[in-house]
Amino acid sequence: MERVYIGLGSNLAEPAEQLRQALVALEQLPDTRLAAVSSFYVSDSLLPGQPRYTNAVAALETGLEPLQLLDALQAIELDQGRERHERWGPRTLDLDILLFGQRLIDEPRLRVPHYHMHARAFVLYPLAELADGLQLPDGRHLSELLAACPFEGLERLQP
Ligand code: J1A
Repeated sequence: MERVYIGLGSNLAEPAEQLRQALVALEQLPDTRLAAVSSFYVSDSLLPGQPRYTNAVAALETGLEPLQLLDALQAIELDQGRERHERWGPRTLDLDILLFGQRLIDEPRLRVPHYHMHARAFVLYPLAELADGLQLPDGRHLSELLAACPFEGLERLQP
């Protein structure tokens, strides 16, 4: 079993409800246990003119292989993403594999650690709730990344 961290994000169709529904789907994945879930956080979209995002991070223990897990996550996204959207448009549900144990994966469909996780407050602060003291495969500590990434602009929702 590997410890995997998943980033969840939504800025359409009642985002917090989308995240809750996605967590139920994650709980039902084969050979997988939902080990922990962070608080939900709201922040402005990185892309101007879009609704604010709600984000969270989930920790899984899984026996699935990385591409099997990606397939399963994309099926959940499709199931909840009934509204058609453009490449850079608002999103009903995003599921990103942030970390997969200490593995380094560089395939056309899957790069882990996630290429954008190192500098995004809406990933790092929820991750820190679940993985205090975490070290990335490149040797960097989560605490270093947090120190370089202000909390500014994040709003933590009451559970
Ligand atoms: C492709 N991929 O990326 S969507 C997929 N590595 O088809 C995959 N580690 O094959 C490929 N995990 O949240 C490569 N997919 C991957 N993401 C990996 C998953 N503002 C991987 N405040 C394209 N909050 C894929 N989000 C990757 N502004 C990108 C969705 C899933 C995230 C847009 C705030 C946000 C966005 C913009 C935001 C936020 C897209 N996020």
